[in-house]
Amino acid sequence: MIERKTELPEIFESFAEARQNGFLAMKKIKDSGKGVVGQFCTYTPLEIFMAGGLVSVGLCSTSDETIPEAEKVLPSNLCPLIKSSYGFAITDKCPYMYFSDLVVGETTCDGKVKMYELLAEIKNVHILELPRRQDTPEAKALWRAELVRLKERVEKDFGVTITDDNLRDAIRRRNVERRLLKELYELSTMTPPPITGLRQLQILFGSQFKFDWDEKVAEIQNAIDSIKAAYAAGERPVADTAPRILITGCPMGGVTEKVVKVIEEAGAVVVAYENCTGAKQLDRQCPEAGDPMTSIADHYLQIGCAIMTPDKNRFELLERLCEQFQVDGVVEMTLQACHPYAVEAHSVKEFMQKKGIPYLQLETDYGTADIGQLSTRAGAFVEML
Ligand code: BJ8
Repeated sequence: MIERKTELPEIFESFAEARQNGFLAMKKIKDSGKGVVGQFCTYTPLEIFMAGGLVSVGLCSTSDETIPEAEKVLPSNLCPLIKSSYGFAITDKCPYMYFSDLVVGETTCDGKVKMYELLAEIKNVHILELPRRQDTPEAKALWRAELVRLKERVEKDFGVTITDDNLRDAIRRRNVERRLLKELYELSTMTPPPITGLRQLQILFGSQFKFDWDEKVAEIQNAIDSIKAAYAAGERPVADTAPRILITGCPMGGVTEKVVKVIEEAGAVVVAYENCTGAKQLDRQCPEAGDPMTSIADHYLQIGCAIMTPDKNRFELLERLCEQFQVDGVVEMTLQACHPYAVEAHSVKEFMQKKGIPYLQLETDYGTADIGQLSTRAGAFVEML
């Protein structure tokens, strides 16, 4: 069994309030005896951790604060998500990374895969071998076997037993969460939408950091109810005429909110997020009948992402969302040096051209120096819609 870290880090006192609160929340979880699993990717089957009575938390960091430290080891022309996440790990500045007893990585992009090798020198790491095909029996069998291997690792490291009934219960609970978050983002199918894209993003992103499941679902339900009530009472935070934007591309949150801000400051509204912060992880329910491990494996393997080849599920979802949300334009955010999304951007552009939907690709990083340039490009795009 692994040795679990429960003490606060030495540098804790010097952290700003939000970071301290993160540390304290995690410390409370650890003091209650719960194990914590950190993960980086939407393909990670959270049901397995939930079924083991563990708390799981997303570790993709979204700020450039620790990138200089990371660049002492990693090349500077690497995706900022990878550099930032590694930087937070080596500096002990992220409460979630600090308190993770087990860190689960996956074979998605090359940069992450190689970073995980370095991370394994300082953290307890398990790598899931994710196939890059979604439709072959071999890929499905490999992925199911990988999830069984993960379950066994979790059982061994945390001294727990995960039964099929535990997995079924976790599937059911995760489905409730997905259904509620989907109901929340689908409120923006209305014209005008009842919330701005920034608020939608903040709720979707923030929900990842609520660790008590009952409290989380109650909070999401409250958010839905209060948004509906305000709309019914006549509140209109968005103009009827605002062009409706769908965002696709790399995961968002933290400093990349800047992309949403420049779009909305230009007079448009972001109505939908196809990326990992939004619909792609929430759109479908995991089947509750049948063998639970097979259901979980099949469910996660069908997520669309540029690391898949071919990536037809991403395009299927994009098409559906564009129609459902009556989208006037699509903005793709790619992070610098993210090859999978940068290359696939060409296909997304062509796809949107065929549908007659204007498309803009914005490449950015975790800094703020490019806000002026992003604003100019977003402004010109919104003006022509
Ligand atoms: S399911 S989007 S979380 S792989 S780290 S690929 S930005 S170069 S994050 Fe992702 Fe899973 Fe797919 Fe979602 Fe590019 Fe950076 Fe790689 Fe990235």
